[in-house]
Amino acid sequence: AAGRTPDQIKARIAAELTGGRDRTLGLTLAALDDDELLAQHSPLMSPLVWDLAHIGNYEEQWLMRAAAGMAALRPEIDRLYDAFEHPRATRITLPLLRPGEARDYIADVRTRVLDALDALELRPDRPLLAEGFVFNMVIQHEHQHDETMLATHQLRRGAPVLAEASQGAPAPADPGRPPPAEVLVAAGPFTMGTSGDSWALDNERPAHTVHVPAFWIDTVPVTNRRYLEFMADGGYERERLWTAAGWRWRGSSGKRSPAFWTADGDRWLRRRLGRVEPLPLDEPVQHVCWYEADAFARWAGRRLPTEAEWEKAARHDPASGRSRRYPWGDEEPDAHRANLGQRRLRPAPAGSYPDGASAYGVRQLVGDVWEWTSTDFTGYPGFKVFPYRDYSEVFFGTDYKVLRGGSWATHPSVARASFRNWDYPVRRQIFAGFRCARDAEAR
Ligand code: AVJ
Ligand code: FE
Repeated sequence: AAGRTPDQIKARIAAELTGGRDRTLGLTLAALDDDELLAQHSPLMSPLVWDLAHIGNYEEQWLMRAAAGMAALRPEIDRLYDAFEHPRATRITLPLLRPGEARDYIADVRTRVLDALDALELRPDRPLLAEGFVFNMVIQHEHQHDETMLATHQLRRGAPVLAEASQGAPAPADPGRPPPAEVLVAAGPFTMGTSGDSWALDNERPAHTVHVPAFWIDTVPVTNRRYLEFMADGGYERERLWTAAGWRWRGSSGKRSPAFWTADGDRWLRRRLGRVEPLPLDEPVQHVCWYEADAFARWAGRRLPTEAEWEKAARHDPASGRSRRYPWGDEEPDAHRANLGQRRLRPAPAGSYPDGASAYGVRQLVGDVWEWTSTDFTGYPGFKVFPYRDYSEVFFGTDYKVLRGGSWATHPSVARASFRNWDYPVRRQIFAGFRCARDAEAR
């Protein structure tokens, strides 16, 4: 942030690195025995011990080698932990570091990085170092893998091993009077993306003006209660509600409800991190794929928001004409504004966090559930790879849909409202739901 001394920036970086590592260890070595860390819990996910050493290897490559200019520590394992070399489903067959070896390796890297950070000059003329960019990137990388590892925990069978953080699971405040179901966002330009944020990754850049026609957007995410209405009304049986690809997915997958739901007589149960509970009706629906979200929206006479609509509803301040870092303003997230950072192990009821509403009065844009948008993942006008192609550019095209806003599992450092996530439209293991929108001309 503006006005910080280099020592303050370094102290902040060190604290963030340590916080990320505590979280990583809590999801791996402190939670599960070696057999479980080495196991393949789902073909969609890596063994947790792969994520663990990959986190350290990424830090070795970007902080030890690229930022600090130190010699490689374990160059021979780079390929084992290169996500493009080996698909997730086959990583179990590799000669991976054992859990104890991975623990020692990531600790060795970290010790060297913190030593080097002390002596390092964060030179403003070196793009990797300016304002600590590459450190911010590596901090976010660890937290992104922590969310991925939480998805692995959700897929895992067996007794629960995770508890809500003791310090930080306050029930969201009474939301008070419910907001109107939807709000109008008037036509006009807004600034999408960012150029000046040292946490922003290449795909969030550069800031550019987008003219968005008027649209209506829901003030809260779609709930389990609403999704059950779609199911009860034959949502999964009516071909005209689905895209051609969505209908093929429905046929080949055989799915007729969100992931982790099971019917129990006339009610539904859901499995959450090893516990089974009655489906909470007021919670945002989670673990639906893009095809299901898109079909629901059509059933409701609506559509998914475009990525630009989502970002305008989240960031644009019509009074000042500028884009905010978060829906509520530029202040960092806290427990009154958003459900982030795995403090709670679930989304909060729809309508929570009135203090986190955007300028338009839209709630829960950041935190709770990732939100599917209708937009394919591509580069903004003026996009430049930085610092490596495999972060974003290799995924641009028509294969991936953009998700926005972060989930209850997303760390605040990854939850600014310009952040872009993406996944295949068939994916349901991520903590994703959605909200609906419609054209303003429609009625
Ligand atoms: C931005 C979440 C899609 O997990 O594939 C992790 C983040 N990039 N390691 C992913 C990422 C490199 C990425 N997502
Ligand atoms: Fe990674």
